[in-house]
Amino acid sequence: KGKAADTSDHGKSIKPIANPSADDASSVASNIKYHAEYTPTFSPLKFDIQKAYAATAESVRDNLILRWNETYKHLHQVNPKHIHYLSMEFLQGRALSNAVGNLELRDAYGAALQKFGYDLEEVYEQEPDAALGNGGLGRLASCFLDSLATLNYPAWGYGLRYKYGLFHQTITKDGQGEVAEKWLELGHPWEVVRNDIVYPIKFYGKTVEGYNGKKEWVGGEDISVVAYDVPIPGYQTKNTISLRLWQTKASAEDFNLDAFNRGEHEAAARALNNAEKICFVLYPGDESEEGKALRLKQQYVLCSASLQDIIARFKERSLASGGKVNWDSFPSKVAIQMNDTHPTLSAPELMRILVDVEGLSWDQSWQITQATVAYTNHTVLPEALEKWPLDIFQKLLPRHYEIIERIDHEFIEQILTCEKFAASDLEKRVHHMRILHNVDIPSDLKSLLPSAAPAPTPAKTPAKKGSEEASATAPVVEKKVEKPKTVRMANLCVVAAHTVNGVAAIHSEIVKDEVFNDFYKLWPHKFQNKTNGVTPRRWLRFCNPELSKVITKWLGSEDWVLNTDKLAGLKKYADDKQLHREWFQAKRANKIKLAAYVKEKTGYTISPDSLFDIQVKRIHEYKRQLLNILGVIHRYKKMKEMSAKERKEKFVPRVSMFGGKAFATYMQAKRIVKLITDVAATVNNDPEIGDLMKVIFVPDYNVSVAEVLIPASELSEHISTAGMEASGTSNMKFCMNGCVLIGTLDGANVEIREEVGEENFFLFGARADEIAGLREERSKGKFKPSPEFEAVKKFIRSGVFGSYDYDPLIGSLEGNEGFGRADYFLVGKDFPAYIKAQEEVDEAYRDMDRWTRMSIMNTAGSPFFSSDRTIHQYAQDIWGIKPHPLP
Ligand code: B1N
Repeated sequence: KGKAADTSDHGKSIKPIANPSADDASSVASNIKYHAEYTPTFSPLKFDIQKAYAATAESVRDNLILRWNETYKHLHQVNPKHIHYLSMEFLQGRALSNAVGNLELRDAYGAALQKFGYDLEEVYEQEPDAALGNGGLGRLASCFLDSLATLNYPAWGYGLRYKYGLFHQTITKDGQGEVAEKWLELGHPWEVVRNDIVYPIKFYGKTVEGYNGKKEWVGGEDISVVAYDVPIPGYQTKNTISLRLWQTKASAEDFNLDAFNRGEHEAAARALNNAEKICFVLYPGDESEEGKALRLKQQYVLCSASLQDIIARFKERSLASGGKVNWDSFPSKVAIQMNDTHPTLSAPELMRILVDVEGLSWDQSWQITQATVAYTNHTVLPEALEKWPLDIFQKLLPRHYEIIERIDHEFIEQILTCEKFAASDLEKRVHHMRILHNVDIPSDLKSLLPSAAPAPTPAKTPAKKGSEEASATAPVVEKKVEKPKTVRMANLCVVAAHTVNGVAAIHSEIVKDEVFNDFYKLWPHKFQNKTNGVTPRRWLRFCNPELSKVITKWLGSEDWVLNTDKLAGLKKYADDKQLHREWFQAKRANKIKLAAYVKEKTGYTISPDSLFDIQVKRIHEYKRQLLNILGVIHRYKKMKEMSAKERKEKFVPRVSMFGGKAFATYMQAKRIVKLITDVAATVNNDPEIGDLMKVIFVPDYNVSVAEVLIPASELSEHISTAGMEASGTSNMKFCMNGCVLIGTLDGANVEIREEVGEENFFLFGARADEIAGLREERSKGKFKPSPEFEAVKKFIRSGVFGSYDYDPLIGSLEGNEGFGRADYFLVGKDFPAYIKAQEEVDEAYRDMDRWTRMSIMNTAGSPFFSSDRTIHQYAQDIWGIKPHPLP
């Protein structure tokens, strides 16, 4: 149990029967045929398209496994420092098209499948998305893996193997419905179950003092985890890294045979069920989630299994190279990145293993831990900063609680003795910064509190540690109402990590100036920015072959796929009429493809001559899909007030498309979905309007749907209330694909606008530094909504879009009693500026030369947003790792 050894150089080697690395069509065809016959997941006698997919996937997998083994062997010998990227989410999407693309085997596989009468694209579409994530955070993790593999960095991804991914969204007349997502049902050829990689995991129980004075965690529930490895191929390299997904299981001893024999079948299987249910579902939260005990269990499984695995490999490699384990060298071999606070338990788990299992001192262990772990913050929304009720935490993880208590204790002491803070607000700082919230300050530290100093001097001076007076004077403790005691995971992250980073320039500033300002004052050196990025392979080269062909032709080579900087070379042709024609044709081909997709999924017909305007992302009030649809309604209302001739003159035909999922219990988000579909039903069936305006809600938005939508987009909307979207990553994908953005100065929009040029970006709305003031004004009733805004709300209430009760939604923009915070997201405030920016869009689109130029300048300005750039920066500035290509 618990061996991480992958000693592929031991034992006898096995010769492959066919040559999986052959890249000519007929070898590939015979490999596919072999799998169709001898690896039958379906009937071996039939060769339908589903089977064609399975056999093709297995054939590609053979090829990956060869590369994978070579990579592992090489890195095992060289033993360089590795990055371990821990994330509760990986939004991988489809693997076949990506692997065939990265291996540059498109032609061979296309021709091979042709021999069987199948089209490669159609075969790709058989694959369900691996949707082990909610949105941007999970997709970022997957883009990072692609870049790590491509750039030959030694790396592991660690996550959980959820049985059900992010729910399927259905759209009916009642709005959004949710259905379980069964991505594993027809088998998953992209994983290798590693029955030899199994670790024990404990929950509950208690801690006792062992014979040598060491703490031991005993009793409770024991389960196991088993590794499922997914190969991650790089582009134009043999380097193939692993995404290791853990699945919980009970051990065989846990099956109660006696109970079963007595006929108590359910009781007999209880332990199995208890263990397996931990990995049943991906927690469907994005930003605003409630804490659930099951979720804490999931987080601990990820952290404990990954840490045990990392440590086992470290020990194995140390022993192989020198014969002795040198723990101080751990941080020079291991970097751990915590993707948001969800894997925070990595830090106390590493402490537990080092102190309790390996017998290191507390101080040495703490040094090692701090030098190893780093933390990425992805949100400033207070409701998304994880806090666990102390009682739940303590019961589930009693040893970790003790460890955190001690970290907290030492940290409080550090704050109280820190010269950077004024004595007068030390107590407030401790309250803000410490890890355990609303818990009494440990009694031995109370003497350090300024309030412990002798009263009543007007200017308070800090009490000296251990001073007589301090301990003699009891601090004045006010009687307070009992506040919930919690463990604040973000605070633990900042304390334990050597580096804390935000995900876009403006967000990293907010992290320093607001969210973690106290910590920034204490440890300015910890804080960094790492602006997000997306992989140009999946998000341009593979999803948009039409545009890629044009780019390659004009740049004279395809090396932009790896050296994205080359895309800037398009700038000098930005006014070339021939490029304009080709660029326009590529976009048009993608628009035709999207129109067919929309027809199939919604029944609505849209014209490729219209402007395609798209907003796709999780549905959230702060992302302001509501602002978009109110803008659409305003347009519709104006059109209805005009003559047919006027309408045609004033407006450019436009299709407004939306896509995204709402958290199942987030009612306001679901009402927004409902409003969009109601508006669509009215507008799309209005004969007066025709093609001048169409509204589409694309159901079940996911990675694969994004791959169809983004290449066809001309305008995309990134219109969050300034300061609230940490970065956004679809904005980068749209930009790369020659789509012009309309947006606020928020997240990565700020940097995108700088890179593409302000004349190629439609900016509007309040700035982040104005928001607090505006809210204040609003709450004092000083805000005067524009007449247009009032008219739009009235229009909805008049019932034009049906009889659904929109009061809770519209009311939230007005601060009506009972409908929550008065337009907290400032939709009313930004509405006039938004409408004006949309008019500028129409004007620009009427001039196709101008528009095409803007489009080209967006692609040309996108190089900075490649995740290759992001990963190089993490490698250099945070992880301290180097590329190690295969010889
Ligand atoms: O992470 C993305 C950013 O581009 C987005 O701006 C940001 O909203 C997103 C709890 C989250 N932040 N926080 C989450 C996800 C799941 C969950 O349970 C929070 N997602 C983001 C990548 O940096």
